[in-house]
Amino acid sequence: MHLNQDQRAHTSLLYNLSYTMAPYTITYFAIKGRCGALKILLADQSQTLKEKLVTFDEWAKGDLKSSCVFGQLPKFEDGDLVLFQSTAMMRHLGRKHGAYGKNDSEAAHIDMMYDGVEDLRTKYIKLIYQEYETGKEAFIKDLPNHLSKFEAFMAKNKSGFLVGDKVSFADYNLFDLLLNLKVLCSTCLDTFPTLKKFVDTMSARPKIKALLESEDFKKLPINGNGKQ
Ligand SMILES: N[C@@H](CCC(=O)N[C@@H](CS)C(=O)NCC(=O)O)C(=O)O
Repeated sequence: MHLNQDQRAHTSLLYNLSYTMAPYTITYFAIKGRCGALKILLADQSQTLKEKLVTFDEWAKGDLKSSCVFGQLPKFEDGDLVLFQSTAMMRHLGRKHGAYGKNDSEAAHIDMMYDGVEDLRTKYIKLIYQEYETGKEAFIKDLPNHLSKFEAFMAKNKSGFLVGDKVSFADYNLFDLLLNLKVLCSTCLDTFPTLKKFVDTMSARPKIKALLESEDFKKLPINGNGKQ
């Protein structure tokens, strides 16, 4: 997706948040966007993150864009390892931090649910960037058809997570998307008790709670065009 003029206003700041001993670096615009789930995962796993926030003006110069494998951000660095594609970053961190299931079957189901979340995220992003004025009502009306699938899958598992008895990178991704969907439609989880409890439980995990309440995280708009 390309940033339009509206989006410039929301990416007009350049700042660099550095923490000591951060093993990971993320380069991205000043939005939650594709990095919300990643930040939640890292916080919950007690990992620090160095953030390089990019302004649209800096991006428009083109040097950074042309250095990115797919011409897009986020860019993620773990030492010498440089990654593009937020999904690859989440899988990498899931593998590294024990959030990818305890065997191959769990890992396969985690992949399946993660990809299911991404399908819904893609629809959400299309709504936000292309159809907000014309498609919001229909999107909200159709939302239960998508949320019911996650509700049913998670309810069967009984642990409060999507797969197995431990949090996975798919849970962080689902949690991040549900937070965004609740902003779009505050009542969207009212008929989904398992998902509602999941959001409450994840929000109460101490390190996630601290992140969600931190000014650095709160001040970032969800999306680059200011729509939510
Ligand atoms: N599939 C990619 C999508 C990345 C993407 O859409 N990046 C947008 C910002 S969220 C971007 O770099 N836009 C600027 C451009 O395309 O020039 C991912 O998940 O990382």
